[in-house]
Amino acid sequence: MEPGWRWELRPVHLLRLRRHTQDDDTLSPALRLDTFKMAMHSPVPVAELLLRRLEASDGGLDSAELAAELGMEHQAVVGAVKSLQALGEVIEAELRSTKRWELTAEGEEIAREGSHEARVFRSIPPEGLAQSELMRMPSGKVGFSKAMSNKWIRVDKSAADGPRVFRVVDSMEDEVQRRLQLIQGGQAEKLGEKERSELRKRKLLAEVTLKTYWVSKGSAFSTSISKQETELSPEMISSGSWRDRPFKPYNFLAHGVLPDSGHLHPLLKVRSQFRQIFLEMGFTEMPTDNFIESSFWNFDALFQPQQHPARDQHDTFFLRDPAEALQLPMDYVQRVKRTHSQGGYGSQGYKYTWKLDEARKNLLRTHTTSASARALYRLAQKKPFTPVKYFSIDRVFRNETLDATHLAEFHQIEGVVADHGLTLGHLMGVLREFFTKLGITQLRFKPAYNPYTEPSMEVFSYHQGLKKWVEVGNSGVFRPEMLLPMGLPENVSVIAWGLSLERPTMIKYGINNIRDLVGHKVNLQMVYDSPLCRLDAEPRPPPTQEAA
Ligand code: FB9
Repeated sequence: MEPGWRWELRPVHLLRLRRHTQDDDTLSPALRLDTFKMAMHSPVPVAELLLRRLEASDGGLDSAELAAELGMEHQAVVGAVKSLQALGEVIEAELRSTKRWELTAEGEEIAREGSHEARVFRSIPPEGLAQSELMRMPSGKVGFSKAMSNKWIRVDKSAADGPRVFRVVDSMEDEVQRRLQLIQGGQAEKLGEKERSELRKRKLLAEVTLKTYWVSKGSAFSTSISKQETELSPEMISSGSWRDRPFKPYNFLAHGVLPDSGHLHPLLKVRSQFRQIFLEMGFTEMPTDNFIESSFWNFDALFQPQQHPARDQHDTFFLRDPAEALQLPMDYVQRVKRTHSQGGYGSQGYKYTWKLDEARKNLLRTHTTSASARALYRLAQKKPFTPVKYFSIDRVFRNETLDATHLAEFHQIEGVVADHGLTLGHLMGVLREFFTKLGITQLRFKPAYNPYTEPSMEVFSYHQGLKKWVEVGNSGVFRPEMLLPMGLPENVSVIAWGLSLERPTMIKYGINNIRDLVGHKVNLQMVYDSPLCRLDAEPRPPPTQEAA
């Protein structure tokens, strides 16, 4: 016997063996016994034992029964079935699920030691037993109430030193133990449904579904399975021994082992699709490699007044160090200052004292529109003006109240088109083209307000899955007070729109809480398993909880 192998014969095996010998006349007890002994003593692979048993059986055999017979774990036989299946047509194996009754651990214990009520009954001497003492026994509580309901015992409440329990009958039949032993002996069918359900209610019995294999001979059945070669080694070739060696057939359908590879986070998968859409529409990506921005480019350049509520700590993360932006294009800054404080270019401005210090304050950018302002300013410096289409997708930071769909940072997607004589109609047109590529066709535009665009529109789309109109973005025509101080020509107008990356990603992947998408609570499995789902395809159903 191999070192470390220890056969422990559990009673159930013997019982099963006994059961087999009793009512199953297909196999001569002798053959059954020697198969069992063989299993016990010789390291014959289970597969071989199975083939021999199959050889002897007519029609086939059940993997669970064979396991019982061989006194081994069902899993071991299942393993053998799988390895024989891999050999091709040696065996046929059909998966079956058989329901059967199995004792729970407490059921096993009662079958061995007797029912709680029987133990209580046996523990009562003729002179009776103090109820308090009886209740302290392990089976006390359960046993007492059962023995009472079986009218095996009675309680004399008036006894001198407190309630005392006496036997009513001289002897009793421990039906519960008998029935459990019957089941243990594989004769569950001898019990009526009522008895069975009573034992189930007492959590002594459970119905288990066992997935077993019904194994039968395959077209290439043989009892001797010669180990099939899986490698063609140089010495086989040089010795020519490959000629008479059986080789395992190639399974060209076998799935290769997925190489361990990196996994793109769903957000980045959707980002690459948005990038693709913009590039298809002829847009160029704006540089956004600066989370830290000056208030000037984030607000002032966008003609957002310095007392605008978005510019206070409640909405914006200001920096303590480096607190101030030192490099600002001062000639342009002067024009912005004048436009804010006095107006110009046909605008009356905001008529307030514009402060350079306020504009120098560094912050975490609250939108990528600051990158658009920088790009448009660079564009304005290039004469003559050339129409452009820019886009950006990057992180922005807002000191907002956190909730299921809002974190203090998200990815903003922004599109900007600068050309002569662009109107709101052009904006609606480019928005239709953009969202159509997202698979969103039904759009509605609702007038809105942004400090840096006039007119402005919120964009809504009717969402089939959610059966409602969803806000899918914001947009507008940049104000001349923003563009002209940059030096862009009079008749050049710039249309732009923005949306988030998180919202479409959550909807696409059926994620309701942003913390399941971003942050330390994300279950990486979701990232590994998240397929690349095409934005313009139907959204995936929300992940059912299990799989989870
Ligand atoms: O993304 C948003 N919604 C959205 C987008 C796509 C989508 O796709 C589905 C697959 C079908 C679903 C939903 N929103 C913008 C709308 C809302 O979610 C809104 O409540 C939250 N918004 C963010 C800001 O929250 C404070 C989303 C974010 C947003 C809002 C506005 C802009 C950018 C991002 C902008 C802009 C702008 C305007 C004019 C000129 C330049 C930029």
